[in-house]
Amino acid sequence: MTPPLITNIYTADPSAHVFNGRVYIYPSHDRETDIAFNDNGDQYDMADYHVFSTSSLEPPYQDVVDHGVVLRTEDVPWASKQLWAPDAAQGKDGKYYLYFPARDHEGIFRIGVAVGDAPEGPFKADPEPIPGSFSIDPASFVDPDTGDAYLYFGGLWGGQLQCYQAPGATGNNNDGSNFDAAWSGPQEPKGPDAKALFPKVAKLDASMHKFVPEGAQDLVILAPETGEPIPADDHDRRFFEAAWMHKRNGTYYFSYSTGDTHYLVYATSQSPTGPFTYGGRILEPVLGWTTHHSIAEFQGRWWLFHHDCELSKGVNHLRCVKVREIFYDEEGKMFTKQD
Ligand code: FUB
Repeated sequence: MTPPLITNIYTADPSAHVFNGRVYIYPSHDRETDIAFNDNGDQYDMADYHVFSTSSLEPPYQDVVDHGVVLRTEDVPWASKQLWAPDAAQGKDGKYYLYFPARDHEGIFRIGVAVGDAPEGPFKADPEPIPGSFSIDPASFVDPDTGDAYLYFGGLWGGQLQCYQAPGATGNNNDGSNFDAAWSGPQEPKGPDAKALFPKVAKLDASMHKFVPEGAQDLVILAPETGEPIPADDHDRRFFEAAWMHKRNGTYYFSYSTGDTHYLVYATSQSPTGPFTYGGRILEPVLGWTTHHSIAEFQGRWWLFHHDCELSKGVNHLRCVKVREIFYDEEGKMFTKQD
């Protein structure tokens, strides 16, 4: 079995980027808690972020550096708890932007941004969340060909994405308004006529602190056999959480977790905003309930960063980051060699 990349603390949801020739990893920092496990994810009660970096992705991972705590809940005026899966991007101004979800003081997940001068932080948080942001798991993507920056986000159940899609809600459900608490918890649309909820994509403006005025929009994922959006009941393929975007040979790859069926899967498009067409699985279920990942190119090879619960021997909220090589066939289909 692949050994954990990070062993000094419990880590999860690894977002990896190459900055200045080195791999930087922005994970969640899992911690022990007395909170009972539930399907709302209350036991994922994280309170700070560490940043890690390495120059080698081959075991025994002797060059992994823990850069220490770079942001804590108490440093974020609008946040109350649950610093979940973060990501980072470099702006055209050379600064580094850490995007992170947390519950606000009303218990609603929003997405914040914090700025640093170096990829390893530290980061200073904006006093308010990004206007129009909601739900969880922000993944930033700077298009290598255009320089345009995007944020992808969303997560079902504890991630609250379904709270903006309730029947009877009015107005634009993609701007973080119309939160319907009746849809909180492990719920989502279901039934033969229901479409799966879409993840969201928003272009970032030049400041990297805000969405462009158009705000967030649906990232549509189509089933290849019908050309129609994936149905809500198709839990093997519908989006659940853990959005990630990368680009290879001109094709945009949107990858994500299917949640309660525990797969990492992907869809492709010729546009960063879609529509995307489902492409297949990249990782089968691992030890632990959640699965969450990122994909990055380093030294001419592609890598899948993900987590499982090997280090804690299966405790769902005490996870460890791992990495394995990812491969492409001649048609650009992605796969890993799973042990
Ligand atoms: O780490 C907390 C949550 O668990 C993340 O936001 C989800 O993607 C899942 O990994």
